[in-house]
Amino acid sequence: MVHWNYLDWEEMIDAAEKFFKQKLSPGKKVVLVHHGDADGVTSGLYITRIVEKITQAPLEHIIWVSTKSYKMKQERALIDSISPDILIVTDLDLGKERDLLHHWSATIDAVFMYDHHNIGEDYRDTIPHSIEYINARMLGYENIWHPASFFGYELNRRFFKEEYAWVAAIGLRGDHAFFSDEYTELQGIIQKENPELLEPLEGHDYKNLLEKCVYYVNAGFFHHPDMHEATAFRVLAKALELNDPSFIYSGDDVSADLTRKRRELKEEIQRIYAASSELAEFCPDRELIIYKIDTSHYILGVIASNLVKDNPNKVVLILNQFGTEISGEIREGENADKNLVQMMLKVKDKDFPYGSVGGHPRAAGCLFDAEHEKDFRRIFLEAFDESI
Ligand SMILES: [Mn+2]
Repeated sequence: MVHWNYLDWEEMIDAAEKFFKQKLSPGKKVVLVHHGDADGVTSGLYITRIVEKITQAPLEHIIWVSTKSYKMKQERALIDSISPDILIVTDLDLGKERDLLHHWSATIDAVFMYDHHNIGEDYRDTIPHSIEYINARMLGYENIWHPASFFGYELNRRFFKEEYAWVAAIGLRGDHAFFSDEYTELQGIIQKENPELLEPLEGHDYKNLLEKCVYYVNAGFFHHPDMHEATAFRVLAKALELNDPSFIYSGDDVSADLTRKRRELKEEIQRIYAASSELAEFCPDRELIIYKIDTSHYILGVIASNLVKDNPNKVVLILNQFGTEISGEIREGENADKNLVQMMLKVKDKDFPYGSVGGHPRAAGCLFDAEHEKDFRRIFLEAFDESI
């Protein structure tokens, strides 16, 4: 059984620090796997700095995983072919993937994972005890689920004087966590060091420059024809080197690629959003909008967020098929009062074994086999009606 009973968050960071200090050393071959969103890449960037400091070499093997490939088929084969001494995974909900975790446990000397999405009781049995698995939700405090960027930030502080708080702010904002009152210390640092990030922008596409950074960083992963090129990671790494978040959207040097991707993505988002008035189902007897879109880009979350802005009383469910699977994102308008976590738990309870669901109180997601779309829709509507 994986170690579970941490006293507090500090003890979790202690355990992570101990892992990095004990297991890593010069000459060790390390693979880092991170989720391809702002939270995943910012945590991955902090971790990369720490790995490179200890191993005294550039971290060559960095793999990013899109939301739609949680099953990790391709990535598993890629990691096997690299045959690392140490595997580090951040911001991916893999606690249920028994086969995968046992495979890694059996073939890799040391495995470290940080996640914050879900923590089921069954994870205690699924995760092999040889894996150092840390998840803020293990602490059992209802409102503490520290995104991976905050974990990376805290761990980074154990190894470096320079904190790069703005990197964590991008990750937290990406996970809709920065404007809660839990990160007041970090917000204070941003107010002091990078106040320009938080100043409201009038008449712009973005509320502030922090939000702009998030959208650019996300564009560098979700919108790439080659799943293994990590434009946003390269750009963020350079921005960190310069200690200048504005480099991300400057259009200079490596960030020119990111600027182009962001523009293309924006056009696609506008096209799909404009079509929603005709193609989305505005359920007349429920505070619900269901919209099935068709794009090769992972922009469901953005479209859903845009729709709830215009429909603050509604919950929005957006679906998109990728290959044989359908991804979904669920968002809640600010005047709607459904608890999405509770709702998605109801979907699970109703015996929907064809995929996975999860999320936060106001933003959730799902992934299931396309052939079971009808079942999913039926069960989702039941759970919606039963939730308060
Ligand atoms: Mn995250």
